[in-house]
Amino acid sequence: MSTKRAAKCNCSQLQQHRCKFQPVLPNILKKGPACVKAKAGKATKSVADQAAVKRIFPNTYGLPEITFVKGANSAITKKAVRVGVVLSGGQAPGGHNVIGGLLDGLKKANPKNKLFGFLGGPSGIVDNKWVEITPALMKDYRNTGGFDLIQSGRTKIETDEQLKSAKDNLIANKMDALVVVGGDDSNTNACVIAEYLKQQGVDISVIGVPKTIDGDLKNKQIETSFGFDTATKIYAELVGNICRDVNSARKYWHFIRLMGRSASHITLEVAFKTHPNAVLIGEEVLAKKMTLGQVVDNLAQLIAKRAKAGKNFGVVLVPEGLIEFIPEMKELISALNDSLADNEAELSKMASVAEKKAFILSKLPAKLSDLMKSLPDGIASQLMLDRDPHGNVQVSLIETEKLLVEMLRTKLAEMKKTGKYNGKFSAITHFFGYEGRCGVPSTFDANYTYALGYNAAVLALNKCSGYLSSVRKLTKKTQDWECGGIPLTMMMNIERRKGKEKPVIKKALVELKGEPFKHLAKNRTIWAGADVYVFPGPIQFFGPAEITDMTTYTLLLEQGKKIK
Ligand code: FBP
Repeated sequence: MSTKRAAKCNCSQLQQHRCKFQPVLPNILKKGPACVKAKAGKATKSVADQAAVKRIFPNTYGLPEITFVKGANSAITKKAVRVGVVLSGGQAPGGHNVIGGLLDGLKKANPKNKLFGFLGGPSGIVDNKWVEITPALMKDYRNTGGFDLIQSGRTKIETDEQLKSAKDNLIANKMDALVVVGGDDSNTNACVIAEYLKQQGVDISVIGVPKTIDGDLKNKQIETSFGFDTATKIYAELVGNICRDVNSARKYWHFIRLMGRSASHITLEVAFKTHPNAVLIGEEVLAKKMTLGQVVDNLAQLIAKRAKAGKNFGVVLVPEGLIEFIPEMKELISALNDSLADNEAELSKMASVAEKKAFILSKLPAKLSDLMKSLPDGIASQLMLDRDPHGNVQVSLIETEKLLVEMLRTKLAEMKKTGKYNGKFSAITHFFGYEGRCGVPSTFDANYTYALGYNAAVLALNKCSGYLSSVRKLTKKTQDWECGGIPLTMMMNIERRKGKEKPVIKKALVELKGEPFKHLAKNRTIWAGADVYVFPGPIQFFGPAEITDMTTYTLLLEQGKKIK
């Protein structure tokens, strides 16, 4: 069913100029899909749990990696094709350019090719709600942030009924391919759909595109997910402004929680860009098996040391997933996940959070129920909130920065009594997440997303199914980027979700042996004491390439480049 879009894009003056920006395509794609051949590599295996992943995905397991090379391939232009695209999960800057690149790749191959956008996320496929994406419709959305062209959603297509509806609607709309733009969970779901269609003998390709500001959908072949570059630049501008305010007024401690779900990549990148006084990294807290008390003690020591130097101010970055990495909290969250899943029916009958909390407390082992009772009421209630459709705790709703400040107040008051602290602690808390997800894509993200979309069109035209669009060598000039496809099953392992073992794409967390973390470890003592804040300012779209085209420090460090 074709549906009318609700609103038209409102273009600011900057946007009007930005709409004229023509993303640079990698050389390999420049002449169009008919001049590109798919070169298959060796058969692949999943990153872990091979036997279990193979059992669940018998038709899409072991596919070879694909690299695009120059070569005549006019066969793919002969028959006009129809492709559907869906945006899935959290917004990330550049989503519209994926659609633009996809549209242009398809039209370049054959002007009769058609692109359709499923509305409101994966539920649009199940409910058969779509709109045709024509060049005229696309025009105003090129190089814009947001997902408002077709919106997004977090529905997971998993029940037999949902899978059947999705299949029936794709067939009824005569689709040749479906492109799922999403993070690790959405692309896991893309693979489930690809597998189901193959198993049903339906010849419709499913291709994923790596999206998430969190930066945790990456590996050797997927160097970064789109949106991470822009979102971290936006957060860094805001954090840098706060650092400058702190350095000017010299009277507040700012505790800033940054989005990123479990992974601390965003926090790390923003730290590189701004040099705050303290940076908490969830993965380090887990590796060192730190308790919440120890995290607070370390911060209290820093605050006391700075107070002694007459500095009752500072900036602390907190990754939103921190809470999940503190071993005792991890254990509690995991028990809560299972308990909430096991008692779903009973809990749904209860009206108040207090009633649900009392019920769950009675189900937890004594040690965990004591821990839950020791938490401030707000945090304990936030831990009980509904999990997302993929079974993840919604860490964006847990105010860890407030928990830390509350615990620090108590700790510093104790230290004052024993003469270990003699300062003034005025704290202000912030949470930056939604502010960065729909920003105007940086030049890097505008180019990267356009290439990912165009590349997805080439994968679709070559009838590759169960692949993630892969554009790599990203620290080189855009023209020299390499393109191809990576089998989705190659990235999978088995994890516990909603109380059950499930195949999922493995999240890339911050590696403590990796260059980005090592860079933090080398510099953080200096940042803690000397106030060497950096104020990166807003993203630049016009001006010298040195500032318009720069990408993340994380990517540079991961690829062995030096940074200041
Ligand atoms: P994706 O993994 O779907 O890209 O979403 C990322 C994210 O922005 C996380 O950083 C955050 O925890 C979460 O989405 C918030 O979800 P919601 O948009 O449902 O509030």
